[in-house]
Amino acid sequence: MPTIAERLRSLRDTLGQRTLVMGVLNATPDSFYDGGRYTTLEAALARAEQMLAEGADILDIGGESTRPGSQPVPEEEEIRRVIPLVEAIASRFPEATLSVDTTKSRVAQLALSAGACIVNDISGATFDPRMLEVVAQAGALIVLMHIKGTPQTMQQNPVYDDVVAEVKATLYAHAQRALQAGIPHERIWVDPGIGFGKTVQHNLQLLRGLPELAALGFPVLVGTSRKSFIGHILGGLPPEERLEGTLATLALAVAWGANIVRVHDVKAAVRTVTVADAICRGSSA
Ligand code: HH2
Repeated sequence: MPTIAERLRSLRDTLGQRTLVMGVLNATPDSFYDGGRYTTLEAALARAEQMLAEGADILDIGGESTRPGSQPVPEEEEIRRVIPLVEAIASRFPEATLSVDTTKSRVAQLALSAGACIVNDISGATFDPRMLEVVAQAGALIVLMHIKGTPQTMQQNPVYDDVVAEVKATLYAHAQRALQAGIPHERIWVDPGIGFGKTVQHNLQLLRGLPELAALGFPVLVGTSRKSFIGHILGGLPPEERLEGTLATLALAVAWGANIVRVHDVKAAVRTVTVADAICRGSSA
């Protein structure tokens, strides 16, 4: 099995060539789109296998929904949902690159020992004071996402003077903290946190502002997959009807500087970003 350092080196090489696709795997009963589908080990393993066959570069495994208004999951319950799954996927698919979607350092630590090499923290490592230390010690990579408030409060009338400038400044501050904690530059990715304390207009401004966020110098991850702003633009479509809208956001995100996209629909996303890369980077076969 490759070491964390080897896996991250190969991710970095790929990042220089094309957009990476991160497939979402939520072992939760209540996630806004895939909640309840992968709560058994068998179902989750089958889904992991499918996403890998469809070309996912990374699988992002989560045990706590962070949709607006969601309640926090106790640590022991999150560990029970996530760790056996990371272990099982790592042993069945040793070449797979695994990420854990958590804000809790203990969950992150156990997942990194069980075979993950990325910690995807929607709080930008602000909810748990030990998170950066755990990631630094493991030699892992951290995704630092912007959120305004908490999942419980974030959609209660979010206000910004200049959303792009404020998100950029916060991500810069998060990255500085990570560097000070001993995480090297090449192991830090940033994410504007689409839908996390943002109105529809804020989300659109942030997507248009991706070139400014990319100017921070860290790879940019974007997660728009089936989110509510897409349903809103399309006249109130539910999550099941938001695939085409999602693909539009992916193509434009690639054009505007996204390096990694986090999606539920891996096959469609891989096709979309491959064509977008060919246009934007001249990378067609
Ligand atoms: N979005 C979700 C969860 N984690 N992580 C990053 N880095 N960026 C995102 O945009 C992001 C994320 C929400 O999507 P999902 O996991 O499908 O839903 P839920 O939070 O309900 O589990």
